[in-house]
Amino acid sequence: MSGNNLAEGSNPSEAQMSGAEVIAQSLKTQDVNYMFGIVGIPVTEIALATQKLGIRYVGMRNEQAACYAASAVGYLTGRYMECCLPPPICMAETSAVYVAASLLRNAKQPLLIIGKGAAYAHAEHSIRKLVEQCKLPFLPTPMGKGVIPDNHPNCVGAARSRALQLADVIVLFGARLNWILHFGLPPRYQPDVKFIQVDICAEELGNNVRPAVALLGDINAVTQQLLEQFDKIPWQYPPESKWWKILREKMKSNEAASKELASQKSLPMNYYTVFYHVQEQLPRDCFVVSEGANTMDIGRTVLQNCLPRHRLDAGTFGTMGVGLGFAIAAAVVAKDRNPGQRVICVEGDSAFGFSGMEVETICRYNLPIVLLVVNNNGIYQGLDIDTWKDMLKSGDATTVAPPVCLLPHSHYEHVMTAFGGKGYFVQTPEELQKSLRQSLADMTKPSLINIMIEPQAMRKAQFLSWLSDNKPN
Ligand SMILES: Cc1ncc(C[n+]2csc(CCOP(=O)(O)OP(=O)(O)O)c2C)c(N)n1
Ligand SMILES: [Mg+2]
Repeated sequence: MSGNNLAEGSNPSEAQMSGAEVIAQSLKTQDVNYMFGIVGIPVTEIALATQKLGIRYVGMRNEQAACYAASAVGYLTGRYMECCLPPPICMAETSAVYVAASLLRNAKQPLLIIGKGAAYAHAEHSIRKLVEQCKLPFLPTPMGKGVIPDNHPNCVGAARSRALQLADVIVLFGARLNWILHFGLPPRYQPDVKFIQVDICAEELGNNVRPAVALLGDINAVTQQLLEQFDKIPWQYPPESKWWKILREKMKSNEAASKELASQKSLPMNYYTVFYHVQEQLPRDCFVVSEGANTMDIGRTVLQNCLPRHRLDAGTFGTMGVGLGFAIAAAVVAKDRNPGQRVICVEGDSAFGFSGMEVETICRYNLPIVLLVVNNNGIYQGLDIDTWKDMLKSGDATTVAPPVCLLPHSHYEHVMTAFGGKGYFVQTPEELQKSLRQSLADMTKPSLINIMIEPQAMRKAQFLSWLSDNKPN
């Protein structure tokens, strides 16, 4: 950096530092370990100065993706918890905890919803204790998956709609009543359902629905307060109740319906077939990153998480374009902390397009990522190649192509091979199994598997008529 950028020390004999070095040193002092960005003049020197101090600099292809990556690192490492002095632990009011516990004791159809806030709060041990001690059913939100393993017997993810619809008392652990949870409103919920809301963030309390009890505090600490209540006067929800029977039956029938779809032999494959094969080979400790519409929604129901903070997806705002940045962050953390750990990044073909050039970043740093592009030639759905060609006969593509369509049979795997990674184009379950096996076995290179599915493949029928019911006649 040029001389005029040198910070003047009060003592001329002191070594002078450049502005870039001052910034780098202050980042180091704050314990920053990773930096994501794109440099250009005049910020190149800052990245160089940080690297000199041992901070990892990951150069991305788009600032948006860099921001997504940086935001994910704090979540994955919990560094925001380590970096400052430990914050005081905020507990809920004792009287409110007492009311919440008695509400739960009197519930006929209780449900716990475990949100991303519980993952952030590292509340996995206490929430699991509550679930097991009181024998309560629980449902994770998309990024709450893994706080308690998805294959835990009390997880009612496979009966999600039914559980939400019929529960009479719901405890929200760091989960927002947003669109993902249907705003907490009928007809997806009972009109008189009572919410017990546990959250560290006061302004989240009462959003969309006024809770029967609000427990403002650290989720881990508040869960322990609840546990104390159930230690004082022991209680468990009867495992042979009608509610458990309803939930178990629904889980069984939903699981059977998904298995049936997954076992369909017709080609092109459907979503369920794809995800069942992926699940079969999914390493237990891998990070799962996902974005897309059907790709993300169906993938979430089939792909299991066993560990907290190991799933990242488009989240609250459903923002497309986050996937590759998140995957890069997870891979950088994995490489440092747990060599051998993989990141499986499951992308819809549209979602992949938003930050697709970050594949170059992945190859440049040789990150342990397996990218799966679930390719239906479009956004929610597309056209097969013959229909697409026929359509073009009737006019210019800008006037006749449905807005949801992307170019059929796009070879996204070439984006990976362009930079030296491995690319696979798969159309059958056998090709998918083989390419996955090879990708997971090969620790030397990242890979991308472009999985062709039925362009009109939709999700399994939803038996709720709430969409049509809500429309005025
Ligand atoms: C930044 C942003 N732009 C646009 C959208 C609208 N959107 C929602 S899902 C989606 C893509 C879905 O298609 P794909 O990723 O191919 O998944 P599919 O449903 O086809 O499996 C888009 C563009 C969004 N959510 N975020
Ligand atoms: Mg698609």
